[in-house]
Amino acid sequence: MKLYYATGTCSLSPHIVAIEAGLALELERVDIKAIPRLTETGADYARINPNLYVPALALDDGTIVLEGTAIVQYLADLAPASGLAPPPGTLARVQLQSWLGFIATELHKAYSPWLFHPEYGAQAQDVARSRIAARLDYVERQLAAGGPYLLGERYSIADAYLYTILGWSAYARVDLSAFPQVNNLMARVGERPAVRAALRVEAGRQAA
Ligand SMILES: N[C@@H](CCC(=O)N[C@@H](CS)C(=O)NCC(=O)O)C(=O)O
Repeated sequence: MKLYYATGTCSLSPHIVAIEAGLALELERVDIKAIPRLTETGADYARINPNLYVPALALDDGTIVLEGTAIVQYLADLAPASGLAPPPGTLARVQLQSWLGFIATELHKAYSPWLFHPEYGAQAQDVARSRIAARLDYVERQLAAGGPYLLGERYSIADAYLYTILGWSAYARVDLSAFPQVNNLMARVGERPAVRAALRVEAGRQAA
């Protein structure tokens, strides 16, 4: 399997999950700032994901899986013993999918693209930050009621995704200081060997 990724982006989430699950994964970096969008081997990324964004997962038979929330579930299901996702068909799995949808639509797409493009203007950025703060308040209350992870005692792919998105906060000038449970989750996830390994590998490849 090969993950098309870009350093510092949401593709960190499936990278973490693949390492957590003990899966062999090839990496291919995509230059998401360039047009045409080329990969590090010179391939035209538009042929892999016509939407041009990362992540994309290429299976060994050539099938391409798109969308981060689908990719992380696919990876977790390849290694059910890892416990990274409750089994399909269970209510616990639906709760996980609820979190994945929330992170994708309420957080990920509030940070990106709005807080990464100053040209959108201060007003758009203020709206994005205040929406993010309201959503984080919800996450904080959920964690206080039944943390330390989004699914309770059990770490899951939703935590890896949340960690990835909230990791942009300093750069995006989103203040997390009012959310101690969220900070606790960030610290716990950030200490995981798989998370450190994914960050180290991506930084090393970036520098190379
Ligand atoms: N819906 C997509 C969104 C992915 C996404 O926003 N990727 C960003 C990086 S975090 C990207 O590649 N942006 C470059 C672009 O849109 O051209 C998913 O969740 O997989």
